[in-house]
Amino acid sequence: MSTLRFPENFVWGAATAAYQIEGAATDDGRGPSIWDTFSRTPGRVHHGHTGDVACDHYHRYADDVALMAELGLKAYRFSVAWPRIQPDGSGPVNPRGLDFYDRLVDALLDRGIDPIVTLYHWDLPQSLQDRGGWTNRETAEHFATYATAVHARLGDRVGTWTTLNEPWCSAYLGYGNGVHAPGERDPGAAFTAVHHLLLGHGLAARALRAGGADTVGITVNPADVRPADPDSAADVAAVRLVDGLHNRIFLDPLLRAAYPEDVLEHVARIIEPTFVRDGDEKLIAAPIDLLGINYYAPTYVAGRPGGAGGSAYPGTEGAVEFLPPTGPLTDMGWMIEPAGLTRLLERIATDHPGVPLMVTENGAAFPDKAGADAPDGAGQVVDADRIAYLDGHLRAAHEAISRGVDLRGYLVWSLMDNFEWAEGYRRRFGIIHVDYLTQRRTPKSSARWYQEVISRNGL
Ligand code: PNW
Repeated sequence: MSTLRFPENFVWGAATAAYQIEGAATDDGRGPSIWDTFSRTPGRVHHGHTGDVACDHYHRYADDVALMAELGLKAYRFSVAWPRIQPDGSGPVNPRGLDFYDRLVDALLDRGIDPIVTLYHWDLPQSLQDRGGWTNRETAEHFATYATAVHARLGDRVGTWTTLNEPWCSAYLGYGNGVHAPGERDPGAAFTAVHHLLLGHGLAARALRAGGADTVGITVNPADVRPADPDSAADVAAVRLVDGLHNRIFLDPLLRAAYPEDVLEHVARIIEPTFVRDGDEKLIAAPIDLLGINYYAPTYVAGRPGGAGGSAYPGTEGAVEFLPPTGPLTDMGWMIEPAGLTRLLERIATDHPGVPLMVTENGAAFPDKAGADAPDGAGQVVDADRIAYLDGHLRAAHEAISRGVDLRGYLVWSLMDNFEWAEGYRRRFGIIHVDYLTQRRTPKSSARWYQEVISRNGL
């Protein structure tokens, strides 16, 4: 009874990230990351939660892979923890850290699940942060060295490699407004970090290619920025500014080898961009085969003198008002607007033709109440709200495909409930429920629904 079919070979999968699920924070020589430090700093993460144990996936990966197989996943996107591979961020490689990903990749391949590797999902080795982290240009070079080491070990079995996950979050939340690790609050540092993250991507992409990687890409979280009033010139100008700071500052150097002039002018009012050296933009624009798109919610803005601006958008104070989200919200307080995904995919495909896209994250947190997002008396987790969210967004993705967007796959965020960064364990994004006291996994009804979608290749 399927009405909406997806293209043949459409990649159906799920995603996670190392610090959010692995636990085993000191096992087998893993060094500390900025998230270990940050989560231990009082007041930074909800209730002082840390990733020390998380979902204990490091020890339970085989069972987790069996669950993925049961759901029929074609692909699984996970990240490699840099501090497991190089405990000090540079210098000797720790073979025991690589061994874990080796076992994980083999377990996935045994079950016919395609591994999609993310090399950096925010867990920077603390020793590199002690030397400035992403504000230090050398971090970009260290990242390429690390990427080479991981590829040397897994490259014979992993075809799809992405460098960074959401550099916007790393730079703006990590160095700009301090909501994420390392918790710095310095707008100039945020822009410096943007550039070094992009440079790190470019250097790593080149190294991966040189090592023979099949598919090389990056995952971004572009914003669908909308005007409060499309007929207001001030609101449209605010969209342009926020779009520049969120989207074009990443997409233009990545795919057109140049930062946009208007964005550079805005940055120069906050910090002189001397960190951009001749030739950098060329390095950043190393050819990619795949652009990963993470989408959750749209952003509505108005142009308003005296507007509060957004702490995550340096220089928007006094000019932009970010509208409070309206309508039904997820447990993150995020709007539910599937049409935003269609708009975003279409816009990127139009502005940057020829780059295959994949939704590398999409999903929702909903409150953990018995029977809704936690097991009820019968052991069921009936998350109808999540099914509705995923259904709406898959329809939106399908709409983009039917308008000509080259969308290769969709990965739900997340495979299982996990450590939701500054929100700790209180926000649950999983299609598999995790009981953190027993580490018991319970597939929610959304997981069963997704299993059906995959088996029918459609809705
Ligand atoms: C993404 N924001 O993070 C990450 O890639 C995941 O690790 C995370 O669990 C997921 O989305 C859900 O949050 C984001 O404040 C965190 O706009 C914060 C924001 C966006 C994305």
